[in-house]
Amino acid sequence: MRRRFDPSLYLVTDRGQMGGRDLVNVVEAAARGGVTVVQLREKDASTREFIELARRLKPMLADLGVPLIINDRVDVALATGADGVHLGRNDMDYATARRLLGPEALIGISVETGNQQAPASADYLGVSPIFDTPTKRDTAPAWGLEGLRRLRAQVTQPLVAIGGIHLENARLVMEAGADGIAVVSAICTAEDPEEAARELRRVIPPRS
Ligand code: TZP
Ligand code: MG
Repeated sequence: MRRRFDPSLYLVTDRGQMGGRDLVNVVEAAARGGVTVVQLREKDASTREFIELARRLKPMLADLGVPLIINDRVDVALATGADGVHLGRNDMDYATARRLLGPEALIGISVETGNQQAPASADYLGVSPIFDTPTKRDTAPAWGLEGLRRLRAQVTQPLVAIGGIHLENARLVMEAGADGIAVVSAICTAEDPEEAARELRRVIPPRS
Protein backbone atom coordinates (compact mmCIF):
# COMPACT_ATOMS: atom_id res chain seq x y z
CA MET A 1 0.00 0.00 0.00
CA ARG A 2 1.38 3.35 -1.00
CA ARG A 3 1.51 6.07 1.66
CA ARG A 4 -1.41 8.48 1.39
CA PHE A 5 -0.61 12.00 0.29
CA ASP A 6 -2.06 14.61 -2.01
CA PRO A 7 0.60 15.71 -4.51
CA SER A 8 -1.67 18.02 -6.51
CA LEU A 9 -0.15 21.42 -5.62
CA TYR A 10 3.44 21.07 -4.51
CA LEU A 11 5.38 24.17 -3.44
CA VAL A 12 9.17 24.09 -3.72
CA THR A 13 10.71 26.93 -1.74
CA ASP A 14 13.32 29.41 -2.95
CA ARG A 15 14.07 32.14 -0.44
CA GLY A 16 15.94 34.03 -3.15
CA GLN A 17 12.64 34.55 -4.96
CA MET A 18 10.74 35.84 -1.93
CA GLY A 19 11.98 39.42 -2.14
CA GLY A 20 13.26 39.51 1.43
CA ARG A 21 10.01 38.23 2.94
CA ASP A 22 10.17 35.68 5.72
CA LEU A 23 10.09 32.07 4.51
CA VAL A 24 7.56 30.98 7.12
CA ASN A 25 5.14 33.79 6.24
CA VAL A 26 5.28 33.05 2.52
CA VAL A 27 4.90 29.30 3.01
CA GLU A 28 2.08 29.73 5.52
CA ALA A 29 0.19 31.97 3.10
CA ALA A 30 0.67 29.43 0.32
CA ALA A 31 -0.54 26.62 2.58
CA ARG A 32 -3.62 28.63 3.50
CA GLY A 33 -4.23 29.13 -0.20
CA GLY A 34 -4.28 25.39 -0.81
CA VAL A 35 -0.77 24.08 -1.34
CA THR A 36 -0.93 20.35 -0.53
CA VAL A 37 2.77 19.66 0.11
CA VAL A 38 5.85 21.81 0.72
CA GLN A 39 9.45 21.00 -0.14
CA LEU A 40 12.12 23.01 1.67
CA ARG A 41 14.85 23.49 -0.91
CA GLU A 42 18.03 25.14 0.36
CA LYS A 43 20.99 24.87 -1.96
CA ASP A 44 23.24 27.35 -0.12
CA ALA A 45 22.27 27.13 3.55
CA SER A 46 24.57 25.58 6.11
CA THR A 47 23.37 22.36 7.72
CA ARG A 48 22.55 24.29 10.88
CA GLU A 49 20.52 26.90 9.06
CA PHE A 50 18.73 24.25 6.99
CA ILE A 51 17.67 22.49 10.19
CA GLU A 52 16.54 25.74 11.81
CA LEU A 53 14.39 26.62 8.81
CA ALA A 54 12.81 23.16 8.74
CA ARG A 55 12.09 23.39 12.49
CA ARG A 56 10.31 26.70 11.95
CA LEU A 57 8.19 25.36 9.10
CA LYS A 58 7.28 21.98 10.56
CA PRO A 59 4.81 22.93 13.35
CA MET A 60 3.04 25.53 11.23
CA LEU A 61 2.59 23.07 8.35
CA ALA A 62 1.58 20.26 10.71
CA ASP A 63 -1.18 22.51 12.09
CA LEU A 64 -2.43 23.02 8.55
CA GLY A 65 -2.13 19.32 7.67
CA VAL A 66 0.48 19.91 4.99
CA PRO A 67 3.47 17.54 4.79
CA LEU A 68 7.01 18.94 4.79
CA ILE A 69 9.56 17.36 2.48
CA ILE A 70 13.27 18.14 2.62
CA ASN A 71 15.24 18.53 -0.58
CA ASP A 72 18.33 16.34 -0.93
CA ARG A 73 19.11 15.81 2.76
CA VAL A 74 18.03 12.72 4.67
CA ASP A 75 19.94 13.91 7.74
CA VAL A 76 17.97 17.16 7.86
CA ALA A 77 14.70 15.24 7.47
CA LEU A 78 15.65 12.91 10.33
CA ALA A 79 16.80 15.75 12.55
CA THR A 80 13.61 17.76 12.15
CA GLY A 81 10.89 15.11 11.99
CA ALA A 82 10.00 16.17 8.47
CA ASP A 83 7.56 13.99 6.57
CA GLY A 84 9.98 12.97 3.86
CA VAL A 85 12.71 13.77 1.38
CA HIS A 86 13.10 14.50 -2.27
CA LEU A 87 16.14 12.77 -3.74
CA GLY A 88 18.01 13.65 -6.90
CA ARG A 89 20.32 11.37 -8.79
CA ASN A 90 23.40 12.33 -6.74
CA ASP A 91 21.69 12.18 -3.37
CA MET A 92 21.34 9.15 -1.11
CA ASP A 93 19.92 6.10 -2.89
CA TYR A 94 16.28 5.24 -2.31
CA ALA A 95 16.83 1.96 -0.44
CA THR A 96 19.19 3.52 2.09
CA ALA A 97 16.94 6.54 2.59
CA ARG A 98 13.93 4.26 3.11
CA ARG A 99 15.83 2.21 5.65
CA LEU A 100 16.82 5.31 7.61
CA LEU A 101 13.50 7.15 7.39
CA GLY A 102 11.15 4.22 7.79
CA PRO A 103 8.04 2.97 6.03
CA GLU A 104 5.89 6.04 6.71
CA ALA A 105 8.22 8.62 5.15
CA LEU A 106 7.33 10.20 1.83
CA ILE A 107 10.20 9.72 -0.60
CA GLY A 108 10.21 11.29 -4.03
CA ILE A 109 12.78 10.68 -6.74
CA SER A 110 13.76 12.99 -9.60
CA VAL A 111 13.39 11.64 -13.12
CA GLU A 112 15.16 13.74 -15.71
CA THR A 113 15.40 11.44 -18.72
CA GLY A 114 13.45 8.56 -20.17
CA ASN A 115 16.06 5.99 -19.23
CA GLN A 116 16.20 6.79 -15.50
CA GLN A 117 14.49 4.11 -13.42
CA ALA A 118 12.94 4.61 -10.00
CA PRO A 119 11.76 2.10 -7.39
CA ALA A 120 8.12 1.10 -7.69
CA SER A 121 7.60 1.94 -4.03
CA ALA A 122 8.76 5.56 -4.39
CA ASP A 123 5.92 7.85 -3.29
CA TYR A 124 6.21 9.98 -6.39
CA LEU A 125 8.51 10.82 -9.27
CA GLY A 126 9.52 14.43 -9.77
CA VAL A 127 9.47 14.79 -13.56
CA SER A 128 12.01 17.48 -14.26
CA PRO A 129 11.92 19.82 -16.08
CA ILE A 130 8.65 19.89 -18.00
CA PHE A 131 9.50 23.27 -19.56
CA ASP A 132 12.69 25.32 -19.54
CA THR A 133 12.79 27.63 -16.55
CA PRO A 134 15.05 30.45 -15.37
CA THR A 135 14.72 29.06 -11.80
CA LYS A 136 16.98 26.08 -12.61
CA ARG A 137 19.26 26.22 -15.61
CA ASP A 138 21.48 23.15 -15.19
CA THR A 139 18.71 20.78 -16.21
CA ALA A 140 18.36 17.97 -18.70
CA PRO A 141 16.36 18.80 -21.85
CA ALA A 142 12.72 19.59 -21.08
CA TRP A 143 10.20 16.71 -21.23
CA GLY A 144 7.46 18.81 -22.76
CA LEU A 145 3.84 17.71 -22.53
CA GLU A 146 4.44 14.87 -24.98
CA GLY A 147 7.34 13.49 -22.95
CA LEU A 148 5.21 13.64 -19.82
CA ARG A 149 2.41 11.77 -21.59
CA ARG A 150 4.85 9.07 -22.68
CA LEU A 151 6.26 8.64 -19.17
CA ARG A 152 2.74 8.48 -17.73
CA ALA A 153 2.04 5.48 -19.94
CA GLN A 154 5.21 3.71 -18.77
CA VAL A 155 5.25 4.00 -14.98
CA THR A 156 2.83 3.51 -12.10
CA GLN A 157 4.17 5.92 -9.49
CA PRO A 158 2.42 9.28 -8.99
CA LEU A 159 4.04 11.96 -11.17
CA VAL A 160 4.78 15.45 -9.90
CA ALA A 161 5.70 17.71 -12.79
CA ILE A 162 8.15 20.58 -12.25
CA GLY A 163 9.73 23.31 -14.33
CA GLY A 164 8.15 26.36 -15.93
CA ILE A 165 4.65 25.61 -14.64
CA HIS A 166 2.30 28.50 -13.91
CA LEU A 167 -1.34 29.44 -14.02
CA GLU A 168 -1.57 29.46 -17.81
CA ASN A 169 -0.18 25.95 -18.42
CA ALA A 170 -0.97 24.08 -15.18
CA ARG A 171 -4.13 22.49 -16.48
CA LEU A 172 -2.40 21.25 -19.64
CA VAL A 173 0.26 19.61 -17.49
CA MET A 174 -2.39 17.86 -15.39
CA GLU A 175 -4.20 16.76 -18.54
CA ALA A 176 -0.94 15.29 -19.87
CA GLY A 177 -0.95 12.87 -16.94
CA ALA A 178 0.60 14.60 -13.95
CA ASP A 179 -0.80 13.82 -10.52
CA GLY A 180 0.46 17.15 -9.31
CA ILE A 181 2.32 20.27 -10.31
CA ALA A 182 5.31 21.61 -8.45
CA VAL A 183 6.07 25.31 -8.64
CA VAL A 184 8.74 27.65 -7.36
CA SER A 185 8.38 31.07 -8.97
CA ALA A 186 4.61 30.94 -9.54
CA ILE A 187 4.16 31.15 -5.76
CA CYS A 188 7.46 32.39 -4.29
CA THR A 189 7.54 35.56 -6.40
CA ALA A 190 3.81 36.26 -6.09
CA GLU A 191 2.89 39.44 -4.25
CA ASP A 192 0.06 37.45 -2.64
CA PRO A 193 1.22 33.81 -2.31
CA GLU A 194 -2.10 32.77 -0.76
CA GLU A 195 -4.05 34.03 -3.76
CA ALA A 196 -1.46 32.55 -6.17
CA ALA A 197 -1.93 29.13 -4.57
CA ARG A 198 -5.70 29.53 -4.61
CA GLU A 199 -5.70 30.39 -8.31
CA LEU A 200 -3.50 27.40 -9.13
CA ARG A 201 -5.82 25.16 -7.15
CA ARG A 202 -8.72 26.38 -9.25
CA VAL A 203 -7.17 25.13 -12.49
CA ILE A 204 -6.13 21.73 -11.11
CA PRO A 205 -8.83 19.15 -11.82
CA PRO A 206 -10.30 17.55 -8.67
CA ARG A 207 -8.73 14.20 -7.72
CA SER A 208 -10.76 11.18 -8.68
N1 TZP B 1 13.79 21.25 -10.54
C1 TZP B 1 13.55 21.13 -11.83
S1 TZP B 1 12.99 22.57 -12.52
C2 TZP B 1 13.05 23.36 -11.00
C3 TZP B 1 13.52 22.48 -10.04
C4 TZP B 1 13.74 22.79 -8.62
C5 TZP B 1 12.67 24.76 -10.81
C6 TZP B 1 11.25 25.04 -11.09
O1 TZP B 1 11.00 26.41 -10.85
P1 TZP B 1 9.81 27.20 -11.53
O2 TZP B 1 10.05 28.62 -11.08
O3 TZP B 1 8.54 26.66 -10.95
O4 TZP B 1 9.92 27.02 -13.01
MG1 MG C 1 18.35 17.28 -5.30
